Amino acid sequence: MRKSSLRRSCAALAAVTSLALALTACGGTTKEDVANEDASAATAGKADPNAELKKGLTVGFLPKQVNNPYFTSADKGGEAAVKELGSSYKEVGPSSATDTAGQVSYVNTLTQQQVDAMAVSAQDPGALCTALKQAMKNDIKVVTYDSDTKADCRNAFVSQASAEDLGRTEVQLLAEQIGYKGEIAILSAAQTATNQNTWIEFMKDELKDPKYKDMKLVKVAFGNDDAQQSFQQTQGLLQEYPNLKGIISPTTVGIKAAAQYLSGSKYKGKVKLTGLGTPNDMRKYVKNGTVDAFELWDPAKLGELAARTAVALVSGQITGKEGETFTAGDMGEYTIGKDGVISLGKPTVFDAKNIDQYNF
Ligand code: RAM
Repeated sequence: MRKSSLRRSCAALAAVTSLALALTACGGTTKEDVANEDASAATAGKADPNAELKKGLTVGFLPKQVNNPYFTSADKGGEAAVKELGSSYKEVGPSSATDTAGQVSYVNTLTQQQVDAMAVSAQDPGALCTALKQAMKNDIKVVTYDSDTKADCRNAFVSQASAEDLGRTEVQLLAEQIGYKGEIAILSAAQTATNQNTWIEFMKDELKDPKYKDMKLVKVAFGNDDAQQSFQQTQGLLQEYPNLKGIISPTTVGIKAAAQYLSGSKYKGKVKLTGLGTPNDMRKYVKNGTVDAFELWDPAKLGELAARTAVALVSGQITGKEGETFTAGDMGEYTIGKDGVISLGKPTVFDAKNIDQYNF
């Protein structure tokens, strides 16, 4: 057994038994081991911004869904950063965005493989908690990116943008497109998705402003980040609400499927569609007049920041506490906010004028 893996198994044992028992079971310790353990305990509790970045680590990425172009871009950004930092990268994950049990077993697999850190986009806020806590007990640093779990089930969350900004600006974009009037609907991803649900709460709050008094949210539908289901849900929304004026789809899979449906229907250009999409998926629908404007951040940068955060955590530069700062390579300096949240920055709004400048 590698020394680090021995340390991890012992740490896990210590967490479930008494420390004394665990030390006995681990075959005793030398003075040097005690000193090392003391040192690592000290760094675990306190960040050392000058600590050197460790190399030779293994960082596992576990997206919500592997065959989703958004996560392909995000994880490629993560892979490039992990490799640039002299460590190894691996990716595991389910092909469906509603396979929470699958995500749990992938967390357990990464823990058994004793990776040094994992970056996870959670399909559900609570379902992964037990498995993620077990990983942390085994000395594995856990970063969530894109979609969070609960704050005590990970070390830090790398957020794409302020959730509040995202929710409110999507309503603002649609309101302008429909002249602040008419029935609207939301086409979301999975019903349990932490990220989409947080944004939807802010959308509902934004809609309380009197300037939206002539707009009515009639339904939140779920397409589960599945192209076919999202297409059918869009069709269903228009059958059920023939006066619908606009749809917000805060998911790259949903907005693309909704655009595909609208562009081939009599609603093209009449029912407005906005939300979160990739420029490459949406270019054709912006050019053919189905979509005026939508937004997103750069997924590759999100993946890169998740990777750099993971390595900074393993190296002891940060521990995930509010106020700690670190340099994320060329991306510059980031400060950890409340509840261990690190925010990538502001999203970009894409329209006919700027969409050709982007390629992701
Ligand atoms: C989908 C996923 C992902 C979300 C993007 C906007 O690809 O649901 O979690 O962040 O859309």
